[in-house]
Amino acid sequence: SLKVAICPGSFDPVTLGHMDIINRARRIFDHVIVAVMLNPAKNTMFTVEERIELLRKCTVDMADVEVVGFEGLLADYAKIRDATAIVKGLRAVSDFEYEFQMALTNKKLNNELETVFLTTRAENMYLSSSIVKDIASFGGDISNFVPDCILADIKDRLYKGGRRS
Ligand code: COD
Repeated sequence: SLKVAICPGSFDPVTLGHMDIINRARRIFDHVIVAVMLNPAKNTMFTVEERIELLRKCTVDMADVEVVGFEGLLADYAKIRDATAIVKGLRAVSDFEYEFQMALTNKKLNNELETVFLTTRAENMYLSSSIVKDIASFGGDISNFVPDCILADIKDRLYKGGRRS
């Protein structure tokens, strides 16, 4: 049977760090669901529609990748989609406590589901969506941090400022 994995996140916006984890998940699993969290409580720069659109642009040539929005518990969504694993990237020690807590909680909620951690690449160690937004808000160069195909979209949105609700 097809092995399905979920790469969940906020992707506000997608970075080269995210893309690396998605691509490495594709080498291990048959089908990768990139699940964009729809969280009204979290203040995002990009709307969920924008975040999904950016990810779809970056994965348009990947027949084994599906980009979806999801609401509620990841453990439940994984069950509905018959996913065997959640794939996440681990950066610094600072990621560890929160990720460990989520992995243990998800295991309690869905015992069939494994969390797989991929070690970040050294060059992505300090890369995050927040860093990208911060640099862009000051007009800095983000071309080393986000996929080329969405560079213009992000510049359009961030350099001109203005947060959409
Ligand atoms: N290098 C490697 N990996 C990276 C990098 C990088 N530079 N940057 C990001 N990543 C990876 C990380 O593994 C991260 O987990 C993932 O990409 C997504 O990152 P973000 O920042 O876009 O997403 P988060 O951390 O805000 O996502 C949080 C979730 C949506 C996964 C979480 O809140 C969740 O599961 N929510 C659903 C509700 C739920 O089930 N709650 C209970 C969980 S215990």
